Amino acid sequence: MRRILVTGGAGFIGSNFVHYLVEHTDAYVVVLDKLTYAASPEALEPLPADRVELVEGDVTDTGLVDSLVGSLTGAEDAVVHFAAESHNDNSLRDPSPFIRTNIVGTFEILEAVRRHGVRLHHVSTDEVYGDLELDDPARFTETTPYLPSSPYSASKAGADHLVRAWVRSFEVAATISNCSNNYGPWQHIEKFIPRQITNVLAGGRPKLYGAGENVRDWIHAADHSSAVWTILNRGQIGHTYLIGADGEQKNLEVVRMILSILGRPEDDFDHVTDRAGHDLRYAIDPTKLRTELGWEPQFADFRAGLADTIEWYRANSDWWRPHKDAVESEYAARGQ
Ligand code: NAD
Ligand code: TDX
Repeated sequence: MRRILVTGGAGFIGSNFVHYLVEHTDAYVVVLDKLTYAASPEALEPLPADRVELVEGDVTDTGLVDSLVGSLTGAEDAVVHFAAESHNDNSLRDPSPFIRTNIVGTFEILEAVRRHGVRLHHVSTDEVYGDLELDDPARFTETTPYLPSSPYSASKAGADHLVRAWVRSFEVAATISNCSNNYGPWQHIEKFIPRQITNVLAGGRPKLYGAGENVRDWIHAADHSSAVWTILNRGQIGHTYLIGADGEQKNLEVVRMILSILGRPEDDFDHVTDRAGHDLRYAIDPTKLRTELGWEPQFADFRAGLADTIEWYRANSDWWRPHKDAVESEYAARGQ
């Protein structure tokens, strides 16, 4: 049986990917996750124990990572590396866990796959490319120069550079993907879309940073999962693939859409203090992934995917409600 080690597999996108593996493949999945505040081990609970195993531990733990990677002995076995500190606002408050997990953690994964000769797919973000002007006709491609803005994106850029160097210097068999903004079930309520949905469901108002002119390129987490699986199996070693679903939206429009789907007036939100160094626009050109590997997203209609996601948060309030007040009081303390 093919074994896949998924780091960060109890987080938002990692858990979605584990569900994807159980539903679409016959692989055995080992999840390595530190179970930080951002983890949702509940997301893995419905999955069969003969398919998925959860190991609680840190990607910076050399011995643990070595033993888990060393147990991948089949020719098709692989590591898919999602584990990261992932929230820009947190990286502005305290960058240190971002440097440790995102850079040192990736270094430990690279050294282990090098020692044991194991295939690696490294999951990264479009934020490594910095931002675009609103009217720039260009989108990010695989050759766009790196220009990260925040401690989070700089730590992901650092990790990407390590992967590229380990491929070139040590012939590690790795691919990299840089994906745009994800939405869908199990995303932590500190993030933009779930924060606004749960604000409205809890009787409050959405909180928009600045004027809300910033643009993000939205993709459903299920489409990110199918893209990662495609790259793992059909991608060329040493190559980078950008993942995106042509989903550009202004933040202001996303807030209005959430309010309208929930039957509230579209101006029923607050403008709050902007994020320091706030990137203006991200946009992905996914031509390489689509033409070379034949990948296509399933969630083409953003408003429909958003409506499904709103329904999911309504049905799963037991999961997010216990944390809502604490998340909001941290934001309120920063004027956000
Ligand atoms: P998340 O914060 O929801 O989940 C991260 C997971 O990693 C959590 O389960 C956490 O417990 C685990 N983790 C953190 N530190 C760890 C450590 N030291 N050792 C082991 N596990 C640790 O993040 P996410 O949004 O699911 O993002 C997953 C990956 O995808 C990240 O690498 C992120 O950079 C990348 N990415 C995210 C997006 C997005 O829109 N969310 C877009 C592009 C790329
Ligand atoms: O309350 C809010 N109000 C608001 O206007 C929050 C939390 C965010 N925003 C804005 C900031 C961004 O322009 O919404 C946009 C999206 O914010 P986030 O959800 O924090 O995402 P972003 O900073 O774009 O980064 C995300 O996409 C790339 C993920 O968190 C990263 O992990 C991923 O790499």
